[in-house]
Amino acid sequence: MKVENLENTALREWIQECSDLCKPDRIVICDGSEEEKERLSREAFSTGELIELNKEKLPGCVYHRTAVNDVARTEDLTFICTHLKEDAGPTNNWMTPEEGYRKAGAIFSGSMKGRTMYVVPFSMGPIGSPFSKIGVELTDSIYVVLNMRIMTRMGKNVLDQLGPAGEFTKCLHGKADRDIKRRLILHFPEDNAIWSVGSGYGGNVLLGKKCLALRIASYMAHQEGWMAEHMLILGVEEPNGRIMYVAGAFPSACGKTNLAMLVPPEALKHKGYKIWTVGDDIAWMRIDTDGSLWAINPESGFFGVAPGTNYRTNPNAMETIKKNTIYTNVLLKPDGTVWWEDGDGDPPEEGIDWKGNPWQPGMKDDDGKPVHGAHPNSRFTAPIYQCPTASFRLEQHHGVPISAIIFGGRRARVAPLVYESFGWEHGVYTGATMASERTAAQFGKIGEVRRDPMAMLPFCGYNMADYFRHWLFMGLRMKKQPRIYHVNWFKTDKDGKFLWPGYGENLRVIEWILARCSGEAQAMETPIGFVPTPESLDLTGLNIPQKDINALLSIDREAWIEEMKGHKEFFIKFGKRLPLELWQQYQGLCKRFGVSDEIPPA
Ligand code: GTP
Ligand code: SPV
Ligand code: MN
Repeated sequence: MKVENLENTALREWIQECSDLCKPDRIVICDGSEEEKERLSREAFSTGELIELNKEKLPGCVYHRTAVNDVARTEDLTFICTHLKEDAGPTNNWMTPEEGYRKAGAIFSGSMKGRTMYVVPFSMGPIGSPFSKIGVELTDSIYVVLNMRIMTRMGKNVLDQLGPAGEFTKCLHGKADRDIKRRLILHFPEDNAIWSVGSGYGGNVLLGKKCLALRIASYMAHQEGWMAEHMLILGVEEPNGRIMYVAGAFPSACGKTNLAMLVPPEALKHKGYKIWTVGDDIAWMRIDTDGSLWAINPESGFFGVAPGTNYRTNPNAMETIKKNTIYTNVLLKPDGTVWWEDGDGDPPEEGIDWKGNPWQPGMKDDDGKPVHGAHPNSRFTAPIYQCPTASFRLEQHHGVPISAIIFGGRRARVAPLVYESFGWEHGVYTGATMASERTAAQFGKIGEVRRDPMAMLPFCGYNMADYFRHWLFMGLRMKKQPRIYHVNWFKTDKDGKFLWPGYGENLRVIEWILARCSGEAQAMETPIGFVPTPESLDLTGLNIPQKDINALLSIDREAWIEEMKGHKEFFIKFGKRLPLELWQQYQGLCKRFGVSDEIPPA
């Protein structure tokens, strides 16, 4: 194919190169129009790539199934390709750029024969904002094009903004044969490029999301002096009109989407809070002229976990996904609507499950385990502006000022409901040592506790020791640092039942956090940080037994001393590259617990 009619020379030449490699029959440059969406949808309906859903009940909605072996990000097939191994660091898979291009090139070679290569120009962040970055994704998947159309600002306006000489991230995606042995998700931060081949699953193929907006962007942010984080952004407005914003980093499937759209609980309604949703997954943050930290959401849609989403847990998400939504790997009902586990209503009497098999409630597999109708990591893709609480500042180029940063994980034990760090440096330590139980959002053993610093373990595009240093450095540059907190909605009793009701009730914790930021709430000092005094958390209307409240807020000394061994073990991996400040924080924590420990010699 010959590439013409593009004013940006670098773009034209790169598309030509990729076309020569992948050999598509056709190249289509996407303009982002409604007409284009209609045309692509119809084509995908005709091939079965997409199924049109019930037009009355779910207008504009479509359904897609990925291959059975392709339902979550594959972290072991995800690589950072830098010249030096140390630049990828001990937490990333690494190969050289040469090896990466060679290995993936062999899979890409000729893989688009008989297919169309779509050119998708997209902007992460409002078009034209100095905070934003442009990417161009080449893909042979209509599903990807239609998702990118929701998740990013996509189409002709982006090409206009790019102009004849503008820079962009080169994102090449091909489905190939979706053989897991021929699947690679490669990042070339030194070339501003991403190659993803052999997958059709969200985080592996919507290259603006985790690949660009986190892995490549974190590398850029380190060089350019800003931050790219796996964080939701939420605003809480008081009746007097003051809005305070928080940014929260929780690992995948640990509650970002839910917190970002929370509905104040009944008992707090009289306080008149209003919630504004700015973002549910990614935050790009800069220090502005006022010396404080400002954040934008580079995305324009949600790619959210379906199971567990219902009118009780997340009514705003339910409202958001009523129309113009792409459903992936959920259960398809006979009436052309969809269902998932822990959704609304009773399970349907029958349906077609995420694998494409007939399904009925109560089915068991050969091992006697329940057969899910929807995959636990099934997802919806929906435009952010359809969210009833979508922030009116979404298109503002400066974003919103951040008062507090919240880290959180899924911990059955150890971590209390909430605590406040002693300051920025201690907050960086808190983020750097956070851990969580593995969820269905990534391949691997579910439930296993792993260190996931700042919820960025799978998403940091460079050596995490340098990333921690960058966090410390950013703190020094701020005139007004956000306070840093750690939360845990997932502590359980000995029967495995959650002690905290979660969801909307989490506003009680956010309320305490914001009151602390304004100097208006009490706290008790503990070795790990400040925890709420029993009176300072508003628990009215919650019937939680006092012993559970105590369990939620108490610090188990023995468990923490055990936990700290994990901190140390994790830090040792980084060798001399780990900032000394973090070892000093570790020692401080040991001292506060009254244990002595030698840190490894510098
Ligand atoms: P990614 O999109 O993978 O980054 O996930 P996320 O962090 O946005 O997670 P999400 O909000 O989609 O929540 C994932 C799962 O956790 C869902 O099944 C939710 O129902 C559940 N969940 C969210 N918030 C809470 C909470 O406060 N308490 C409890 N117990 N479960 C929660
Ligand atoms: C996550 O896994 O953190 C997600 C979904 O937000 S994905 O886009 O697949 O990465
Ligand atoms: Mn995520």
